[in-house]
Amino acid sequence: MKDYFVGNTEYFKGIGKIQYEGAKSDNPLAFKFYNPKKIVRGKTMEDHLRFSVAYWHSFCADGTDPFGRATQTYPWRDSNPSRNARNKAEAAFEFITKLGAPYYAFHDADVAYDGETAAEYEKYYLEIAEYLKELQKATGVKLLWNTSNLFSHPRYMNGAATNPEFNVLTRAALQVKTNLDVNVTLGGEGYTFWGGREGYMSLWNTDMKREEEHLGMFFRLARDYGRSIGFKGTFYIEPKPMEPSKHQYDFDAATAIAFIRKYDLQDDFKCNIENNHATLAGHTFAHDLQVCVDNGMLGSVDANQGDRQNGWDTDEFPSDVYETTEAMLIILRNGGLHSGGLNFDAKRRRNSTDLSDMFISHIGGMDAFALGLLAADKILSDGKIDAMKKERYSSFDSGDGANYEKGLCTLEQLAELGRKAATPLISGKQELLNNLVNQYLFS
Ligand code: XUL
Ligand code: CO
Repeated sequence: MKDYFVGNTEYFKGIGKIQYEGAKSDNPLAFKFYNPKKIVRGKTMEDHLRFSVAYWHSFCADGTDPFGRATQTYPWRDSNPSRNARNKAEAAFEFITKLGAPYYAFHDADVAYDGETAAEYEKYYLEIAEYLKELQKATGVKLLWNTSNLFSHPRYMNGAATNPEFNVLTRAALQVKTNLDVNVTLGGEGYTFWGGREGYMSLWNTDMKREEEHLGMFFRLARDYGRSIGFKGTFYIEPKPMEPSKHQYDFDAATAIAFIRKYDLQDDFKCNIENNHATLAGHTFAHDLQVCVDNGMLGSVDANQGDRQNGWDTDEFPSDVYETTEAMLIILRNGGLHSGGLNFDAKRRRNSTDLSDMFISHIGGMDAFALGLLAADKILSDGKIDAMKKERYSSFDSGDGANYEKGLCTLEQLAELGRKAATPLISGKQELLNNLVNQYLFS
């Protein structure tokens, strides 16, 4: 490998390996807070945060939106599909290596020409997968997860595994099988299902029960095939309530977890939680993360943030340190991300058109999560917030309260106690807790 670039062309000229320079640095191309080798709670920041670069936003999305044409010009583009895929892969590995992210994630259609026929799909995908394997070996970058794009091609306009037409479902199965084969070749640590079209646009034409059963069956078959070829990673369901469908079956964490249990997938499946999907569902990022942790179902995280005014998935790079602090607190309480990671499912704004903006956006996201980790560590080490939360439930720690939790009380016994009980007004101390969080963040 020549100085952080692979192949013959250096695409990000003038940008070297991104270094940690500390909070006082005025170099936009340096980390201010993410210091990969710094030890926090006995582990390096790098091992806590497990950052991953999303191929689709960083090397494919060109700024096209419903109102305007592309704004991003990618120097690696080539009209020959095989050369295009190789150039893009070389640019991607140069970028990821210079950035210093240990992982990447992709859809099949991001790395390879999708093709029109099934034969073309398999040919181009398997061809580039061999090259990705070489590039992983040369750089040490690892695959966090891959996934099948079962939403862009017109054939999926009525769904993939939930399509009312069986033939379309089989075409989706070909993609999932091929993706699992590629995953095992590349040593992937996870495999994601995001069901953008697994839902409905109108109940007048939709048999919801039948579609959900088809989806459950499809996941089971994917699980069985994956395990049969030696896939040892975790399958992730990525909840999202809507967009592009009016209603998607994996609405939020609670819905996805109920689905996982209903179809007996809990030993192999967990959730991949995305901030902006949780907010679209009317929750917060912290809420969906907490629902997963409470159910032993936190798999991985798509790290981004939404816009408070916009009711759609804006996929912005994370910068809100209150949100990253809450997220890292929940992740630390979960004992870490395990085989998951923080995957930047985030895109530069359409008018951030310099190649350096690709680095600046990721650097900002990594710094925001590093700050979140440091703040969460302070909060846990100090212990005041946890102690206040524990105290709030202390009436269940002994006596009748403890018996209630153990299932030792009848409703009549509780009613008898209730007849004599004093029911004090005990402050929830919300403002005090908000004030404490600001002290942890800014003192
Ligand atoms: C779409 C989204 C996807 C998934 C992978 O909102 O988040 O990019 O992460 O298909
Ligand atoms: Co996502």
